[in-house]
Amino acid sequence: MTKRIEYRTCPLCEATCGLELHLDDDELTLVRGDKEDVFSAGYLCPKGTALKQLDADPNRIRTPQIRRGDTWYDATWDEAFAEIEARLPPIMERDGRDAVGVYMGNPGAHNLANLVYNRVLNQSLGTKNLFSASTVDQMPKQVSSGLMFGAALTVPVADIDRMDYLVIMGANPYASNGSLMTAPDFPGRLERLQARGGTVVVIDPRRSQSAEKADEHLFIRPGTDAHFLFGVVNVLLAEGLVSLGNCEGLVDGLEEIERLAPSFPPEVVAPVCGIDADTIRSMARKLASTDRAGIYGRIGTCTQEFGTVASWLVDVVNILAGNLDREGGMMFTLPATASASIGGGGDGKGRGVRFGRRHSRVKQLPEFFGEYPVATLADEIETPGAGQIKALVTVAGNPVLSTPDSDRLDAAFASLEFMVSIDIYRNETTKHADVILPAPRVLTKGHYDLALYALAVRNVANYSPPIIELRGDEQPEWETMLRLAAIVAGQGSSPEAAAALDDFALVSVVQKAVTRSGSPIEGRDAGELVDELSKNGRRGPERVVDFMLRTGAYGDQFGAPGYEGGLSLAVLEANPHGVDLGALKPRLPEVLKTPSGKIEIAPEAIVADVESRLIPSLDRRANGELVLVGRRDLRSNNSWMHNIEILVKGKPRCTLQIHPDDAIRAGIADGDLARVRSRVGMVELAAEVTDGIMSGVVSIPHGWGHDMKGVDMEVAERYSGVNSNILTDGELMDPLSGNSVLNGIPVTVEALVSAHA
Ligand SMILES: Nc1nc2c(c(=O)[nH]1)N[C@H]1C(S)=C(S)[C@@H](COP(=O)(O)OP(=O)(O)OC[C@H]3O[C@@H](n4cnc5c(=O)[nH]c(N)nc54)[C@H](O)[C@@H]3O)O[C@H]1N2
Ligand SMILES: Nc1nc2c(c(=O)[nH]1)N[C@H]1C(S)=C(S)[C@@H](COP(=O)(O)OP(=O)(O)OC[C@H]3O[C@@H](n4cnc5c(=O)[nH]c(N)nc54)[C@H](O)[C@@H]3O)O[C@H]1N2
Ligand code: SF4
Ligand SMILES: [Mo]
Repeated sequence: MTKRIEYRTCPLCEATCGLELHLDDDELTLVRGDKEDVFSAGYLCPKGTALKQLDADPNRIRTPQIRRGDTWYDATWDEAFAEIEARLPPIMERDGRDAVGVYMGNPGAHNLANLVYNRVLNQSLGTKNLFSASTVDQMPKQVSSGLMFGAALTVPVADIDRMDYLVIMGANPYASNGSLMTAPDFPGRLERLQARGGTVVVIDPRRSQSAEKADEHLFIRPGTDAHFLFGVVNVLLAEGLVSLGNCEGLVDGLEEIERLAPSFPPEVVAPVCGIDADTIRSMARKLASTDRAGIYGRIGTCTQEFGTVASWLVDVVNILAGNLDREGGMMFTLPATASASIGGGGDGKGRGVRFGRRHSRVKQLPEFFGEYPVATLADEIETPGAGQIKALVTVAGNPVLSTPDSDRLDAAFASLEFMVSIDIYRNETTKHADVILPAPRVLTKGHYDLALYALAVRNVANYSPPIIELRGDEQPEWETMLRLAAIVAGQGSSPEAAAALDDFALVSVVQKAVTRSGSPIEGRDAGELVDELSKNGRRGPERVVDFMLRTGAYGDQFGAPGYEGGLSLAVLEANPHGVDLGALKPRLPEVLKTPSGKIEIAPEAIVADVESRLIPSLDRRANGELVLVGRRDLRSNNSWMHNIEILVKGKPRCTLQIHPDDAIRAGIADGDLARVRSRVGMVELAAEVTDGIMSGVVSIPHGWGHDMKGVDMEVAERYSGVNSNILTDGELMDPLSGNSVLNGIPVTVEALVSAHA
């Protein structure tokens, strides 16, 4: 046996931790944090360690699977693609391209193959029926950022390492390790902030672990972050505390904010959100008077009734308090793959964003960034007529557990004529597939966090090459995606067709770049650059990443004068612990892409939503009804790491958290079995009575409910838990983004069986 140590970025969550992997030949024997990683400096969480068990999991699919009725067969790649070619294109020919739906899941944001080729697959399919986990997640933030700053991922992150006052709303980084803000060892960074004398405030209907560790925790009624934040805006304006700082001269539409804010005095919003008026005032003052301060909002502010308005107000407060684009405040990352012209001091003008260019067939819901709300996927499958979805492609997704009203989606999937999934398990979703195409072992993949480094709290770049070779019967995930794409593009299923598509995708990007005026590679020969990128037989996503790095903000520009020593994939290969590109720097106005070249602080659509929905909701009060929210656990990862015994064993994690007062009212004691009902469904699970949750609110984590027939995940089935999305209501959506409301769902709770009888 040959022992060796390799370094690699963890692909499991947004924290991008560097791992030190010990191998015996190709067997992973130990996972540790990489102390020399430029970003994570040795931090890792229990999920990172569990990569070893994930790799060894006997239920992880290793060969393509074909289903006939209820029976699954191992297949060769050629057989699997032949099955797809025989069944999918005929549906497209008969019923049109929209007859195929697509769902792309969360791991795609951490997976180079998906990051580079999801688009190619979607374009080859040519369907308008595109869905993803984005509309049960961050779509509201993308919409508000798109409207304000001009692009979906122009999302400011907390400059946490230099901050003195941080308000966290609807996020629990001690469990999640951060989201839309890439910060390995988020907990450690918070603790260092506190050790420097800084203050952390958490606003959450639960006293989460982050809230426990914070200097201050404020309970908030679910779905009322927008009310609270407008209260803060009101105070900033009323007390003359507005000072735009680095945004001075760059903000368009302030008068609209001034017009709306008087509707939200602290005394008016306090009884809605449950945070008293004095606290709102003092927070506004503190945000304005602290140089290095900011508000960071995440899932609790997105997946709720006022998701876009709340996401927008987070930035509005940051702007008005002078905290946007300022060191120690909320800043924009300049990732290594952002094109050089973006980094080069543009005027901030761009096309901006447009939504609703088309509408879904059944409910006429607008698209956002090319996608329809996933909550309407079941409608599109169930409702007959031209354009009905008859076939489905899923890539790294488990919508049967992750999206609202999921019993209905489960039934809808069963009615499909054909379904193909690229995944690593036969789970609640992929059990409906006719063909499952497995992604290979993590360690066979190259890794570069194209998406997450664009939201990092430092500018960093780190590439992990494959560290074990594919076995003869394994296929890289990117090639699987391209072979599938080639089939639906009518080019056949051969590896050669996939290679041609790969070349085509690269050549088009390179050709476009050499014609971009002002680019350091303007006028270069595209063919020559492609040849250089393809040296030593390189293909696939690495070639694309190399191109992005080389033409990026820190790139070598293919040897253009003045860029010597710049980044390329080769430079990253020589730096296995990553390359630190420095602390964040102010980026206004060049980061903007709005038609005005300014921050649009009062986008029309958002103002209209404030007037039509938010202001009329100011008379809402807690009325004794219970509402449901979610939560995350450090040892869990959405729906899919539950087949790993060392992560799921121990105290059950899928429990109903309920406040003692509500428990008494329902006749429930700790550990009792409780029945929870919503408009759309019912689940039964053990109650966990705790004053760590607000009275009037109950919590169930999502991603559980693995006891469904047909699932092949032996451990997960034993620790099944219940699916909270049987309770979430597909009709409830944030109209500005199509995002599902997953927090603040009205429910009733009753005692079922007493554990103490
Ligand atoms: N009630 C409620 N519901 C929620 C949420 C909530 O807070 N509350 N959160 C929402 C959020 S934020 C998200 S992101 C979604 C997640 O929703 P999804 O993305 O639909 O669900 P995941 O559980 O992340 O499923 C990941 C799938 O990818 C597969 N997979 C893992 N690794 C690989 C790989 O390398 N390649 C491929 N091809 N597949 C792989 C897994 O087996 C699994 O099937 O859930 C949402 N649902
Ligand atoms: N261990 C682990 N890490 C993960 C994941 C995981 O499943 N497990 N999932 C990953 C994914 S896909 C994502 S998107 C991120 C999410 O990362 P986070 O945004 O940090 O998500 P959560 O940990 O669910 O924390 C959300 C908090 O919002 C609170 N909340 C609910 N409703 C409201 C509300 O109306 N207002 C306010 N202010 N708070 C509310 C909940 O009580 C909860 O504490 O985590 C990622 N990291
Ligand atoms: S925090 Fe996230 S990236 Fe870091 S080891 Fe855990 S799962 Fe991996
Ligand atoms: Mo997510």
